[in-house]
Amino acid sequence: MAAGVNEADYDAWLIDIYKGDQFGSGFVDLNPNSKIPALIDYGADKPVRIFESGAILLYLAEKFGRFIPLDVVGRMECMSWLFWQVGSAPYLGGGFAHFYHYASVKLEYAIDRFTMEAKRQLHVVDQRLAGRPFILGKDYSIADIASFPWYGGLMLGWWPFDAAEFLSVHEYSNVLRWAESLVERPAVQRGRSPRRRRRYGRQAIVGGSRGGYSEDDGDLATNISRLLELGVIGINFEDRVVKGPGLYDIERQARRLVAIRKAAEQKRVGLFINARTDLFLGQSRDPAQSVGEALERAKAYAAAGASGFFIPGLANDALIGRICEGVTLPVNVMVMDGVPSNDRLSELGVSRISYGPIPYISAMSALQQEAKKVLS
Ligand SMILES: N[C@@H](CCC(=O)N[C@@H](CS)C(=O)NCC(=O)O)C(=O)O
Repeated sequence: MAAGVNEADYDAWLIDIYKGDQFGSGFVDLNPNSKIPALIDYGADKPVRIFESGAILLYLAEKFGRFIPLDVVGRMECMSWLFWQVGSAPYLGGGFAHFYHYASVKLEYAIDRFTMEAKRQLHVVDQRLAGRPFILGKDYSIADIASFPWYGGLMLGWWPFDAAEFLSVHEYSNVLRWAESLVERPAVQRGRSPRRRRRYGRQAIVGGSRGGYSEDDGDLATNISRLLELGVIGINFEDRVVKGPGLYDIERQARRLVAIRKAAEQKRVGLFINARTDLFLGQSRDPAQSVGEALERAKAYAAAGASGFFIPGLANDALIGRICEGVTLPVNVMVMDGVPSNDRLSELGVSRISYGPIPYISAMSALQQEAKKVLS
């Protein structure tokens, strides 16, 4: 984006690997290997899912024609360093972190082995950067982008334990100079603090009405498969009983979500399921009394494969805040009378807003008034 490629804009999702988000079904759909990062490109004819940072970087470099040399020799040099990173840094860095810091049993041999190999890699990259601003030479490339989070992060002391000190990273002055210059780049800064946590992806969400889906889980899966064949990549899916009173109980609704997720998996679509609860919509009950159940529903829906949580009908500032705090999924609020401003919703941690039919109803009523005036 800093290079002027506006189509490269993206929504960032925080996957907290310390909380185990990488093992949630929503993320495993994207990366069966449960490692960050992963990407879905909704800007292609059909959504493209990509995992492994090397594959993601190559895809983006080729799509936008940036940060990769165009000539064969330059390209292969770039790929060599990219694949060198992929094959060594996560394995050795991860292995070192595991045996040195995280393992409950400290094994001297394993610590020595991974320390020695990590230092050998630092030496390789230090030699490469001697007299070169970037890994390929004068041009910044995906080889630098891939290497920065590992080697750069280590040099800049971002590891959550004394790795830099233990590995004596001050010995690698070229790597330090390179890391310090990269971290100044605006795009690197932006990548380190994405604009908003837990944003919804850019997608077409097809609204589900009360009768839009079936009571029967088999039919439900068939209906969803049909939508996917039409190219749908996101749906709203509510817990109000189809053609009946009240809401499905939590287990039943979770089973319905699992049936949808399975249907999407069979079609290999990373479907965005916006799980809507109707606990607050048109209810006479004090909404504060429903928050506990909403949190329970959100938890069960997330475990069943939902991608977002939609709470239409809830307008109270503090209660919206409690939902955002307690829910791991991105939260969607419906804008209506009494709902806080969009800025405030954003502060509360709301990721998406919907307007439902309200703007349409206001526009039609204004049109009616004008028409009445003209015809009277
Ligand atoms: N080869 C992968 C490695 C990615 C990787 O190691 N990711 C780590 C974080 S830096 C991760 O997701 N760890 C979570 C886990 O192991 O459970 C890539 O480059 O994309």
